[in-house]
Amino acid sequence: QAIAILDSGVGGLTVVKEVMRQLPREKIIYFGDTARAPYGPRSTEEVKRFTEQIVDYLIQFNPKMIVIACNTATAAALDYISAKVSIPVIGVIHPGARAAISATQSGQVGVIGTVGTISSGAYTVALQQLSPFVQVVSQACPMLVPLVEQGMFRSEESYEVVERSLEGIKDDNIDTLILGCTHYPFLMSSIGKVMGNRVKLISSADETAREISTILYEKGKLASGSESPIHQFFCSGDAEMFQKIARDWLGEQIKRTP
Ligand code: DGN
Repeated sequence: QAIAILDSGVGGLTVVKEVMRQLPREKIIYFGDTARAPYGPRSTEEVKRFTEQIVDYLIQFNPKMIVIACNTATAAALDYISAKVSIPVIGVIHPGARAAISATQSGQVGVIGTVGTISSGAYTVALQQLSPFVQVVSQACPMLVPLVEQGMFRSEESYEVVERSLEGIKDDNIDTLILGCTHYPFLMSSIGKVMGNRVKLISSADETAREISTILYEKGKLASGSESPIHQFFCSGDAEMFQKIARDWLGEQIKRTP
């Protein structure tokens, strides 16, 4: 049985990479809705409907759990999907919030994400549930997902877009910044350069992989085989671009099958 991981596009591959590293025996089935990305500017209802469609597709593979590796979809649909299916479902917002709380010294935390994620206030709620003393500032960065989806995360131009996107939060007195969109770790080095050394960058991927491991362990469902699993990747849009980005990011042989 595989772990099903989904995103609006290639962003969830940042979670896939961590799952492969921390749980190398686990088979992954991934779906990236690249034809309909970005989800950020879409309404909550629409994101919920798209997420449900992807879950309905993935469920046919009989996965042992579902990971909504998209903050926008987590904010819009996690509770809805959890109530609908009978296997464990997790999102990326709580893991990201937990990692930030353990990293911050000053309690001043920044969050960047899509318009959908930031306007949902889901991170502020999750952070303040964990620690009522934390102060949260947030900033939507709608230009960043399209850059990553176009495979431009290593270009000069991407640095300038990152710099402009972070203008509103760069000088806030935070010591920790949550990359509240699974696409943003692709731009980690540019974001780090703009924010400077004093700000710790948090990607939810590590903590999400740990949570997957805990859940599977508790259910007695951790994979035990000795062979390397063969993962499956699906996308709804341009398969060539998806493959190019997946290869670049995962550094593995991602072969295309018809
Ligand atoms: N990876 C998605 C997220 O974490 O929010 C990006 C959403 C989008 O498509 N803009």
